[in-house]
Amino acid sequence: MSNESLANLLKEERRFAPPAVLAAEANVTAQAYEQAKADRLGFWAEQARRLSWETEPTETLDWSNPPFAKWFADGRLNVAYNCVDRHVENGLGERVALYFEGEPGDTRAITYAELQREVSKAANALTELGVRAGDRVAIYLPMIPEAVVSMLACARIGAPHSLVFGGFSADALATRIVDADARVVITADGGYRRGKASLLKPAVDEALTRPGTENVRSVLVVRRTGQEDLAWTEGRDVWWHDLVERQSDQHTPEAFDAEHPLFILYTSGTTGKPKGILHTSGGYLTQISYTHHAVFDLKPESDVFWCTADVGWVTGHSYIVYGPLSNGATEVLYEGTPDTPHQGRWWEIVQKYGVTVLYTAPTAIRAAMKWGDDIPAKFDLSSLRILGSVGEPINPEAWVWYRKHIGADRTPVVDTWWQTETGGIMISPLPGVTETKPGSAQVPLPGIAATVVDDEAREVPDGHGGYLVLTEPWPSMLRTIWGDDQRYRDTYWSRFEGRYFAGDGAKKDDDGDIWLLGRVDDVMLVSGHNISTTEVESALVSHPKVAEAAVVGATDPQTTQAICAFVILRSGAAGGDEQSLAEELRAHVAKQLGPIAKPKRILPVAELPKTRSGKIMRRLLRDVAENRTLGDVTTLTDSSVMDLIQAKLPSAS
Ligand code: 6R9
Repeated sequence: MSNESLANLLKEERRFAPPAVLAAEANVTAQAYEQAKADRLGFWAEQARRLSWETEPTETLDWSNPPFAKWFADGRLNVAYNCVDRHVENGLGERVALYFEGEPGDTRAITYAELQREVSKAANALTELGVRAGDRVAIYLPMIPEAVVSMLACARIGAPHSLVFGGFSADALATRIVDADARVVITADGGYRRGKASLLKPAVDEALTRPGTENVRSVLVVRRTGQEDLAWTEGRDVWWHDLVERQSDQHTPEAFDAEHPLFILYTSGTTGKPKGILHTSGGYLTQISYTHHAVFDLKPESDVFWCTADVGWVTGHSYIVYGPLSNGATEVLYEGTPDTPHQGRWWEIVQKYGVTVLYTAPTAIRAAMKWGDDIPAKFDLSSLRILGSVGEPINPEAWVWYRKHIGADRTPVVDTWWQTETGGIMISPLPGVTETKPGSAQVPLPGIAATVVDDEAREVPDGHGGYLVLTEPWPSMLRTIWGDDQRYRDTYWSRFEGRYFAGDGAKKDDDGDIWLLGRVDDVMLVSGHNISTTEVESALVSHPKVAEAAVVGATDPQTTQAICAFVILRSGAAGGDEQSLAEELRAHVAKQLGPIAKPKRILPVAELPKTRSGKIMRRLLRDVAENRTLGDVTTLTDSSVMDLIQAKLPSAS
């Protein structure tokens, strides 16, 4: 059996050349590929000089004990100094670092000089709480400036942070606190989401009743919502405004080894306990700073950058905190949801701050498509010059919609493939170089080695599909799974000898460009053919009535698996006869991809189950399609979605 059956299903002929002005002034040109190809390590050594080192590294990569990499191992630096202080020292203290926009409409503009004072105070506060270099700090905060300040304060004192999404349950929080053996938790009374104050602190209180959390000696609490009657544990809980505000705003950063741990971030995976992905300092910051500069063509003096991710996701770590700030960028930080108080909120923010570079996820683009073209059309989006996408394969139709309705058919769209484990962007067009193709992440960045292999680890020829692998170590790679070196080897380095297995299906098209086809676990087996969920979903989304689709393979006596599609209709298309709609969509998929890819069942639904980072949780849909009880739902944004979907099922066509 091969993936070849799926490799050539989808044909995409549209091409978009970079705008001439952007190409002429781009930070990175085609020459970077040549340079990195000629001397990969020399290329990364040069990128490391983007940073300020207390001790410049003389070594680049130590790969003497694979798969355990060391980058720039004899260099020493302070990550927070690189993100804050050096800009102030360079005379940029008055530049705005963060435009904070709270969901209820409160705002703050924080300059680099203020950020330096805030981070220094928070670093002094953590030190007063007894946090020392190497101690882990759990951060469970909404999207407020204190989240960024806390992360940088931890980095400043060498205490690895572990962020936990504000939407995760007490259970999920407890598991992560225990695994990292955190000593302090930073949280808030609550945050604003969908027009309501939602509580956070009670989940911390509950998590800290669980066995294994005894080492948490302090809980630092930001007052965000002003919640009354908050439970308070004397001697453990302390208000941010009491402790942090009375600290000195001076703090001397200490340099740490390049391989000093910077953070742990948990990824859930489909089975087993969450994996604590460990990132370190010098290599991570080098690649994040470089990729932010290259992929977003960031001009710090004129751009206003906005990454809409939550800081609790790796995208927030790398492209809200460490990338933009290491590059001295001005950026937007928005607390809330895109449709509060109205469905044009994001576009209103773009207009208000003159956002030039927007980085978001396909799920948000598909939601905007569903709400209708007229909503973004009401706002002035002419400041935008580059659009980015991350988190899932972006369906070609959503890509084209994004470029047309948000980017005025003018801005390049960069589809960036990467993972928590890779730390930073790995495969992406460069906005001033690459002729883009809707739906494809296209080419590895300069200095990155990626390819597609078959079951026997042989590189596939152009026009064929298989598994995405990374063939050389990269600076921001994970160093291990926290506390579990063996699981690190087993998960990523044992499937294909000497290569990193990403867990994603991929194909190379006839030009050698890479297309991501979804997680390998999601690939469906239908009558002897491997079919990618991504391609069937993209075919469905290319039908004018469909805004979003999730496809799963359900066990089937005749065909091994049968394709079951859950679709969200565009506004205006809902409410018709489900039976004839299903026929229409089936015929459309057959025409786009071939009869083998035709879904057996099509179910219109109002919502799909998603993680907080916007990824569709197909395994829950598989549970539904196979009439099983649902698996772990703790990382779901909204678990009531599943009740609605299950209620739908008896009427399946
Ligand atoms: C950054 C991030 C990683 C998984 C990854 C892949 C999917 C991310 C993608 C993409 C296709 C893209 N993914 N970006 N798939 N095209 N541009 O998302 O990290 O949360 O760890 O998820 O997300 O399946 O393996 P993380």
